[in-house]
Amino acid sequence: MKAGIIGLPSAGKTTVFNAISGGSAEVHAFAATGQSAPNLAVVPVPDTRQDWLTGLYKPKKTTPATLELVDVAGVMPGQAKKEGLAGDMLANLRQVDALVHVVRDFADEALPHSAGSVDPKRDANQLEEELIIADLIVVEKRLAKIDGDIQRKKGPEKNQLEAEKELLMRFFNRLSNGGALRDEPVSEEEHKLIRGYTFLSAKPILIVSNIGESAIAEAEKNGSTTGATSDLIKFCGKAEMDIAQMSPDEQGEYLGMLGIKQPARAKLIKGIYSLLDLIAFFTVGEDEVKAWTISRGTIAQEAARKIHSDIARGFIRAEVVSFDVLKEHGSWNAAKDKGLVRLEGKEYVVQDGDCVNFRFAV
Ligand SMILES: Nc1nc2c(ncn2[C@@H]2O[C@H](COP(=O)(O)OP(=O)(O)OP(=O)(O)O)[C@@H](O)[C@H]2O)c(=O)[nH]1
Ligand SMILES: [Mg+2]
Repeated sequence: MKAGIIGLPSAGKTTVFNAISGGSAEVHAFAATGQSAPNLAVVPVPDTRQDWLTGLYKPKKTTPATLELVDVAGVMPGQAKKEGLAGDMLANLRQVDALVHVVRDFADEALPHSAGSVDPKRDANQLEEELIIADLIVVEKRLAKIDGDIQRKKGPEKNQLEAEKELLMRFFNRLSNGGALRDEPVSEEEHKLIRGYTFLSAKPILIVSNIGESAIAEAEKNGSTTGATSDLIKFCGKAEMDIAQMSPDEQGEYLGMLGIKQPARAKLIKGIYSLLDLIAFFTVGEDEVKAWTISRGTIAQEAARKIHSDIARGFIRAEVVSFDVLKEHGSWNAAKDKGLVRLEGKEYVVQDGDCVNFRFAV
C-alpha cells in the first residue's frame, strides 16, 4: 500500500510527509523546483488495538501494519498542459494506490503564495485539473492510434479493441468536461481492458488542508469531511511535524499549548486507510502480535494467503474472535470458554479487528 503526496509548490508537502513519518526531510522556505529524488518512508499505522494485544501477549515481537509514503515534487500550475508532467514525477505517481493532496490553508507573510492569495479550494481544483489533463493526453494519444490497430485485428482481439475504444471515448468525454476518472463508473469487465493504463485522476484522493497553528483547536473538533469523490482532513503540517519530533513530555506540553488533546497524525493515516477501504486483522501469540492489511470484503482463505501461500492452500478452518470480544473477556481462552471463538470456513469475510488463528495442513 503506497500513498503519494502531491500538491502545488510550497503547499507544505514535505512538512506533512515529515509529520506523518516522524522524519526530517528538508523543507524549503521557497519553491524548490529542483527536488530530484522523492522522499520515501515506511510508516507504521497507529492502532490502539495492536497496543492492547501487545500488552496482553507480551510477545517477542509486535509488528504493526505499514503504509508506504512518497513525497513527490510540487506540480507547477499549467505544467500538464504546457509540457506534460515531468516523466519521473509521472512514474512516481503512477505507482501509488492513493493520492494525498496537500493544499495550503495557512497564512504566512514571509512565504507569499505563488498565486498571490491563499485559496485552498482554488488550489485543490487547480491540481485536479493537472491530473485530468495528464490523463486526457494519454487517452488522446491512444485514441489517435486505436483505429489503425482495430483494422489490423480480427475476431475476439478486434472486439476487445473496439470495447477499449468505446471506453476511452467515454473517458475522453468526462475528462474534456473537466471530470475526474474516479467518478466514471467502470464495470469489472471494462477494468480488464484498461489494466495497462494507470490514470492519475482515477486514483482515490484525500485532500489535506494544511492549516496554520491558530486553526488547529477548531479543526480537532470539526476537521474532516467525507465527500462523494474525495475526503478532506484539516491538518497543521508544521505543528504536527514538530510534535512528531518531540519527546512524549514535550508533546504533552505542546499539545496543551495548541489547545488539542492528541496529534491528528493517527487520524490522517486512518483517513488514507479508509479511503482505500483497507482494514486490519491480527494474528496473536507469544512469539508475535501482527497486524495484516487487507481490502474490506476479503475472504478468510485470501487473508491466509497474505501470511503464506501454504496456509491458503492447506486451509482447514479459521478460529476467529473479534478484538472487542477478546478485550471484553480479557483473554483468548476466556472468550473460548464462553463459546465466543468462532470456527469459520474459507469463504468467511474477514472483519476489521478480527483476531485469527488459521488451521491448515500441508
Ligand atoms: N506557518 C506555516 N508554515 C508552514 C506550514 N506548513 C508548511 N509551512 C512552511 O511552508 C514552507 C514550505 O513547506 P514545504 O513542506 O517545504 O513545502 P513543499 O510543498 O514540500 O514544497 P516543495 O517541495 O518545494 O514544492 C516551509 O517554510 C514550511 O515551514 C504551516 O502549517 N504553517
Ligand atoms: Mg517538498
